[in-house]
Amino acid sequence: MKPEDLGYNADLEKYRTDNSLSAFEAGRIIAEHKERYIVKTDRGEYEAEITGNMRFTASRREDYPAVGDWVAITVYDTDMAVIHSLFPRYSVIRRQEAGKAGEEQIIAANIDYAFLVQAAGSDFSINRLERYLTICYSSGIKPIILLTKSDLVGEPESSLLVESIRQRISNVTVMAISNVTGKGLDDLLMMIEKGKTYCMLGSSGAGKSTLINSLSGRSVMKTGNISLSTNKGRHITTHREMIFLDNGGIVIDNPGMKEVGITDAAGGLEVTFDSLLSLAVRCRYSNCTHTNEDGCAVIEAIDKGLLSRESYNNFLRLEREKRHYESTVEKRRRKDRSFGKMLKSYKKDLNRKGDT
Ligand SMILES: Nc1nc2c(ncn2[C@@H]2O[C@H](COP(=O)(O)OP(=O)(O)O)[C@@H](O)[C@H]2O)c(=O)[nH]1
Ligand SMILES: [Mg+2]
Ligand SMILES: [Zn+2]
Repeated sequence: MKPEDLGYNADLEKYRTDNSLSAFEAGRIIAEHKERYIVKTDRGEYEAEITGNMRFTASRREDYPAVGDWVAITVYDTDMAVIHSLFPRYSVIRRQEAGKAGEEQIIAANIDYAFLVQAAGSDFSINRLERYLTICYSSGIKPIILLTKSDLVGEPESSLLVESIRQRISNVTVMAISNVTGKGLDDLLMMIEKGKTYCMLGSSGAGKSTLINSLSGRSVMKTGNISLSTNKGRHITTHREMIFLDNGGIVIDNPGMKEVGITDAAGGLEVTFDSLLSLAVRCRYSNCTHTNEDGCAVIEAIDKGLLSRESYNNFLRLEREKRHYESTVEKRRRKDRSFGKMLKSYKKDLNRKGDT
């Protein structure tokens, strides 16, 4: 496999030479399990850990490798490697973990496209699609919506569901597919670009892993288990999370996520709800919150039936969630700062005592 087949590009190579990393090999993280990684290079696959120094300087989740990351490694033995550093990421998909205020999880790094996978039937929720869209737009990742299990509802229901998505969500490709009948799979394969990385996002049971098997023509997600023996004599098993398709596309699977909290720092909501917010310039008050103000153009459009009330309610919900997230992050920072100050003055006191 050539490095480009793994997604390697000129920017990464420039970074490697600019930062004197030529002594290292560049590899991509294709699986992760509790700080142990499988790294793939053009020469092979290696079981790897980060260096002690990297662990020592790491302070946040961001500082550790995630699936999709490019890393500088040195290989030892035949299939072991040490990870020295992370290459800069050109995109990161994050989510906020439920119940852990302000703590972010990295779903995957260096992603070009996300497949938003939703099954026809009880999994179907345009509100949740808007949530995933917000995550994509705030991460600089292009979304593609896939309605899976279309065989379960048949026609015309499947086309009607696609139509209902298109009515609320514009500028995004929406396709109905089925792993059972094969509907839409050829079109989907045609769309996938060589050397680009795609990440599956969606609820558990939506059909993501089955879809990867369908696209690859093999049951990679079921039989792809690899056993890792650790230095400590323990054995852990991890599965491949990154799959290389024959047509050159790179696909990352994802265990289903029960809750995907948004951590929108980069205006993903504004893009997702663009048609709603573009009306806001006509609101009477420039600081209109579009909730109860007189002369609110957004509320007027909803009352006239020009805008989906459901989409509007979803916007308010996500907007509240975003503000809540930001305030918990801010609170935590303040707490960290005051703790830092306390430590400092404590050390000062110690020094003073030492002086006398
Ligand atoms: N009827 C139907 N069932 C499907 C389809 N795709 C997947 N399934 C089934 O849905 C279940 C969950 O699929 P899986 O790929 O494991 O979902 P994941 O959790 O998103 O990875 C499995 O029992 C699959 O056989 C489909 O297109 N049609
Ligand atoms: Mg799965
Ligand atoms: Zn308004």
